[in-house]
Amino acid sequence: MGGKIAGVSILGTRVLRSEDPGFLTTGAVYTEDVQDDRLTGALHAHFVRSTVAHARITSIDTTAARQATGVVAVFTGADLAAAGVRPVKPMMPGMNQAMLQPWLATDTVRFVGEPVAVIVTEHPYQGEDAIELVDIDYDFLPAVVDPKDAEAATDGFLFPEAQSNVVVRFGDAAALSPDLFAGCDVVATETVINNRVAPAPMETRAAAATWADGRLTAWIPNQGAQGTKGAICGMLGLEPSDVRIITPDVGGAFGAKFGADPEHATVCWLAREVGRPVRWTETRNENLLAMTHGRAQVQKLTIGGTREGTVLAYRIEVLQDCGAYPKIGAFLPSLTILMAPGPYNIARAEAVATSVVTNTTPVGAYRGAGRPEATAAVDRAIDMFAQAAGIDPAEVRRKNLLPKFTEPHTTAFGAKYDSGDYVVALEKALEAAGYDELRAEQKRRREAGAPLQLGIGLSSYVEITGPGGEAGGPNENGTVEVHPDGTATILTGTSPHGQGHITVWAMLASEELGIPVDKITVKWGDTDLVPRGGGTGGSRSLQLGGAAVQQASRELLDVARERAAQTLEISPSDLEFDTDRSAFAVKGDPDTSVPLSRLAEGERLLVKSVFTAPGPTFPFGTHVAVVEVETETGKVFLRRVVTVDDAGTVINPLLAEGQRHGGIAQGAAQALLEEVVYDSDGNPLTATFADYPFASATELPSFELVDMATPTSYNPLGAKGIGEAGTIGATPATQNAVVDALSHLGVTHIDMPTSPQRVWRAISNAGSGTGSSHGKEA
Ligand code: MCN
Repeated sequence: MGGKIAGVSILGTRVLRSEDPGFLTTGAVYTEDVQDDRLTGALHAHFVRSTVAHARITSIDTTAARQATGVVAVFTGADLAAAGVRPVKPMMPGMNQAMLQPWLATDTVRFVGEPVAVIVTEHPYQGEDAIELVDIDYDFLPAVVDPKDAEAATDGFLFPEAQSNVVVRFGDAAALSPDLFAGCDVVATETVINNRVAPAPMETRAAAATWADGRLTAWIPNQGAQGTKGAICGMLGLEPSDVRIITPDVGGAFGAKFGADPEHATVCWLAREVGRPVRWTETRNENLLAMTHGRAQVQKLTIGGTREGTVLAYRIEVLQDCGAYPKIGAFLPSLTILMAPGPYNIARAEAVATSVVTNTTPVGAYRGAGRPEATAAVDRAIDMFAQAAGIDPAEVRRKNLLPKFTEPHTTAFGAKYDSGDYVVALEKALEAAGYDELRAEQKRRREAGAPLQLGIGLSSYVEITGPGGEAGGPNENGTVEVHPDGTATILTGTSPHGQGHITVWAMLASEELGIPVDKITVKWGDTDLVPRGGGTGGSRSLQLGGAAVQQASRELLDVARERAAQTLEISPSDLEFDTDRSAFAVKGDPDTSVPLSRLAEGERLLVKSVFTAPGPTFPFGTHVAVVEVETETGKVFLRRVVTVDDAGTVINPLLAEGQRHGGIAQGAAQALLEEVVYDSDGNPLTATFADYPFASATELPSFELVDMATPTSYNPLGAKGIGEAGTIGATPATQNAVVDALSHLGVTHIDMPTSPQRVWRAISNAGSGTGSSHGKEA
């Protein structure tokens, strides 16, 4: 209806995070910290985990453990099966449905860290000792660790009844065109590894469960209580009305806390079985062993084009390591395929993928989930092509990026990019980095044979955010209520765990309603309070959940206007809303007014709204990484990261920049340091923080962020997602920088992480003519 006096907008301003004072003073309340009467007298669960990667279980003797001090009960997989617990099925119908995951291993263990038994004790510390007393006899089986071996296997399958280690295939490898690269002057090919990483959130997995009157209440750190509830209902065979999931503060998730794992379901089951509340918090070692890992792809890349630098054809063949049980990781290559050509205008492109099981920790989502893998591949390929053609990689990008478009552009793989201006993003990043000067400095060092060589790496990316297969389009709900005391409450179906939704959702409502940000409470993550919601992942929250809050606020004003008109006995159209006073006033007579709070005095002033977008959005940008590489030792120093990340209109630059910083750190860490490593028997070699190196401030420079904002028309905010941009752009930019530093020596590729050993090997290989850290594929 219009009629609004616009005050000074707070949208687009750096409103400080309202989350922080609590975190910095009293601290967060993580699941382990939850104090609740319903958890009084809680017992403690401890999982006995497999110490071998692949074996038949010949016997489990729990006698001694049952007699240990404080032990209340011990259960094995056989006990659960006898009680009617059914294993978890693969998530999609197209996946090999014989690959079932028992909550506790029954006859076979398939990865080190797999739960085999569970012990319930009176006190938390008693479990550690009791675990040692469970005697498990194994009949060892050969471990399949390399996904290439898993795919090629003709027997010795992880699941003999599945008759194969292949979970699912995307696309038909037999239908790949033999002529894809016909007419190309220059063709480059390489098999590259997108290294397996551990999400390693500060807060490990946990659960606390209790039953009353046949109804389960469970506190679980998650990324969406509603999805977690769905998973728990499915695993325990419960009706939705029988389950309440509550989300305490969550200490990081990075994609790995969606839904629920067998351990969470087991804790809920135990609480019913033993008739007392049960709590569980895993150790760091367990977390590194058994929380899903991310990435873990082998990618065969081939790219070809003209001598002048036009890319004509590109092919990616993905082999996805799913770990021992098919989780969302088995599905993620389909997103890699969807985003395969990235922002480039490639006339002929082909992508296929195969997901296989191996005797390693299951693979799930990790910040970007399937899309960083696509960007890493295509941006590595562009650099390989540039090097083979002898053309500057920036020039090759300039030549091959899609030109600016404002109407949706549909790719050969069916992605519908909403809007994009990729060349401008590239130019802005190059300018901010001082690209030409960097190249000149590189030339100087090369000519001088300097021991510290300079490398400049680029990544021009486009990603998909806010995806969703819901009928009618991706959607999210938001509820806004104004109270008679002038405060407001927002309920949201998103589930913040570091992203700052409390601040931004309050900003969005405040902007509409004129209620100060600090008088607005944001609630989420309790399925009794917010029964529906898609949670937080895929950088969906602002463009869907934030848009829903804005929409609900606007609809609430429509309701309030009618009430104000009745109160003031005037036509609604003669009223205007004054955000400065949070009141409706008569046009031309500002003294005749009624505040929103008064309109909430009788009937509740509350609106629940669902915002539906026409589709996902496609943020884009360019990252430039600058490294120095010590040629004598192979050590890499990350000196600069300059990024342009266009996520449409930015609502709170402070938060968006925080997201960029965190993501860049993770992306650079994957390129430089992080890798989950197994030996050939499937023994994990990186199960503590002494062995698994995530990045600290010591290894990272201060990042240089450049602004660019091309609003999307897919939501009234004009916002796209920003939460994953860092891991998508920074990873290939950093890897490309390391290769670039050494390209004059003949180095053509170095797998991630670009450890001193790999870099040093690539330099040595280059001398003998191979140019790659692992040698060329035939
Ligand atoms: N924002 C903004 N303007 C934009 C886009 C976003 O002001 N144009 C703000 C939003 O209001 C929000 C934040 O930036 O406060 C991130 O918003 P969005 O891009 O919508 O992403 P989500 O909130 O959905 O966050 C998900 C994303 C994902 S997928 C992972 S994984 C991830 C991440 O966020 N895991 C994280 N960031 C994390 N940050 C922390 N601290 N911990 C994790 O586990």
